[in-house]
Amino acid sequence: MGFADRIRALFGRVRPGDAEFYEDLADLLVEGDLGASLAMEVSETLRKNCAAKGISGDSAIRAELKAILFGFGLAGTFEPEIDSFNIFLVLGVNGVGKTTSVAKLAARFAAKSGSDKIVLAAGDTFRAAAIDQLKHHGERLGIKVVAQEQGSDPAAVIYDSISAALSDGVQTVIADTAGRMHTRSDLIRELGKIDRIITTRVPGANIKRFLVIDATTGQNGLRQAEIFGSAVHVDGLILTKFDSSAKGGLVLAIAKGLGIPTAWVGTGERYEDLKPFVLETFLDDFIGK
Ligand SMILES: Nc1nc2c(ncn2[C@@H]2O[C@H](COP(=O)(O)OP(=O)(O)OP(=O)(O)O)[C@@H](O)[C@H]2O)c(=O)[nH]1
Ligand SMILES: [Mg+2]
Repeated sequence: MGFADRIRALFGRVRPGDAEFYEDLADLLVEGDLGASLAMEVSETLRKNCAAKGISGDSAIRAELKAILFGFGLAGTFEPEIDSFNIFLVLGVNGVGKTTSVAKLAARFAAKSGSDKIVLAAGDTFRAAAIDQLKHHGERLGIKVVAQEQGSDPAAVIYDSISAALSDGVQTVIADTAGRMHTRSDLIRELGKIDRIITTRVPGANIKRFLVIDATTGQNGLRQAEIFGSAVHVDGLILTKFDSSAKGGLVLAIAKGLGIPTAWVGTGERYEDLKPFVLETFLDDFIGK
């Protein structure tokens, strides 16, 4: 049963307005990855608002719940800017969907600007397979991929990719990076070096750093956002695998705790399975209509 179905079942099982309803709702929101304190706060606010405003009935209570959650969410849109040089850096722990998201962003941007207006940087130099994976996407999409051999300095690869874009008259670079566990302080520190390269290479560039969060990760994602956010400024989240669990309350916890908006949502493995994050649509999927 998906998360929205479980919320629906709660509305069917316990009469909204009963004390038990608010307790069960808080428990369910914890399971939806809002985190304990935000889940309690949402449930308690709902209880107070319903009492104060005389709200009753399933659909009115559900609408109030959605309105409260809406107040905690943050959405950001980050398409390439036409008049700027754009650098998108994609970060995250292992296996969350970084490389796939780079390819999806590339496909989306290429559909607007043309595939010859984008350069991809194979900034995951850790594994040879990672470089091949990005090259494979580049071939499928007809997009240039700048890569060096395995083991080379990721900051140098990204620097080269920016130089290649500048000399080709291309304004958008999307850089993949190696998966790094947030618990590895050496790898997290490496991000600082990559970030210095991209912030100094092209003055006035539109630079966005996206942290990829796997919707199935749970509360650990908050910790990931905290630690990556301590090394670089994270402009927005890419919430991936939102298709497989539809548990994505984590993005609300991260918005509230760290002020980081969500930029994109991934709902599958195909190129077209990446959409700009729209809070209203997200909440419809998350708690059901
Ligand atoms: N269902 C689903 N699968 C996804 C999504 N995004 C990525 N994946 C899958 O997740 C797996 C890992 O994706 P990658 O893009 O290789 O992840 P990564 O973060 O680059 O992994 P590392 O480079 O090893 O750290 C692949 O099988 C992808 O197809 C998504 O939004 N939904
Ligand atoms: Mg990868």
